[in-house]
Amino acid sequence: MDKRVLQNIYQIILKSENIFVQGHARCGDAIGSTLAMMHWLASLNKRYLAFSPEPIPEIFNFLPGVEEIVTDSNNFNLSNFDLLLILDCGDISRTGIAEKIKQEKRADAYLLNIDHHHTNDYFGDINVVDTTASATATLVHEFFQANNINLNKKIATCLLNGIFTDTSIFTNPATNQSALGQAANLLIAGASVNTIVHSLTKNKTIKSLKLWGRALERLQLNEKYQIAFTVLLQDDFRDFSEVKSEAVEGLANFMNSLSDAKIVMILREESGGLIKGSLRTTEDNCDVGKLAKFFGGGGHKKAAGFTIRGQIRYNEERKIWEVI
Ligand SMILES: [Mn+2]
Repeated sequence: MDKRVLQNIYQIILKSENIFVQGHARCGDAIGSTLAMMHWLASLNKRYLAFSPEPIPEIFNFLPGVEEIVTDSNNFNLSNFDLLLILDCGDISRTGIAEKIKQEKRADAYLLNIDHHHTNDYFGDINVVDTTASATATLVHEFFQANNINLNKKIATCLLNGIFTDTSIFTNPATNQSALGQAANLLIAGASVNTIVHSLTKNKTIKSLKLWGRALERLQLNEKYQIAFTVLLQDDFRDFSEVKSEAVEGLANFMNSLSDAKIVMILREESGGLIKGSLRTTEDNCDVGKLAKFFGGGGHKKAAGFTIRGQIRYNEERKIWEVI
C-alpha cells in the first residue's frame, strides 16, 4: 500500500473530531479491525463510536473492548460524525446501514473505505483497497506502521484475530508472506496468540457437528464443474436450534479440504424464502468471487457468498438437491 495514502488518512483522522467506525457483520476480520482502530482512537482521546450491524458472535467475546461495540443502529445519528471509517466492506450494503448513511451522513463528512475484497466497488470518498491483502487487519496494521504508531497488546490481539480469521490460521490461500510477517510483528507487540487460536478452533459443540453430519451426508459432486455441494434446510436448524450460524462457515472451510472437487458450495435455507450460498476453492484458476457476483453476492477469489430467493427440495427422480 502506498505509504503516502496511509499518511494522508492519518492526517484526516487527526483532524476529525468524532469518528464512526464499523465493519461488516459477524466477521473476525471486520470486528478485529474495528476494535484495533477503536483502541487507537481511544488512545488519542478522540470521540468515537464503534458499530457492528449484527450481534458479535460469541467466539469473539474475548476480544478486548468488544463490549463497547454498539449493535443497534437506532442508538446513534450519523450526522454527529465528521468521519465514517468503514472496514472490510466490499460495498456499502455490507455495512447493513447503507440507507442510514445516505440519509444522515453530513455532506462535509468523509467516508473512508479500507478493504481487501476484490469485488470492492470504491464506494468511499477515500478508498484504501488492496485486494492482495490477506485481511483488512493487515491494511490497518500497515496504516499503523506507516505512521509510526506504537501497538499495544490490545491492538495487536485484535489485528491478529483479523489475520487468523481470514487466513483460517494460515491454512487457506489468502495466506501470504506479508500476513506471516505482520503476524510475527503482532506477536512481538504482545498479541495473545493462544487465546485467539483457542477461540477460533475449539468452538464446536456436539450439536453443531451433528448438523455438519446432515450436510456431509448430502454431499454431492457436480462432475462437469467439479463442484461439491450440499444443503442445509430450515428443518435442520429447527432440530439443532442452538447451533450458531458461524458453524456453517466452519463447515464450508472444512469441506474445502476435499481433494476431489475444485469448488465447494453450501446452500442454506434462511427464513423468508431466502437461500444463502457459501463458496470456497483452493484452486489458483478458480474465482468463486466472480461466481458469487453472478448471483448478486460478492467476496474473495477463494471465499465468497451470495443470497438468492428460493426453496431447496430433494428431487426423488433425479436423486439430487435442487433450488426451486
Ligand atoms: Mn476480511
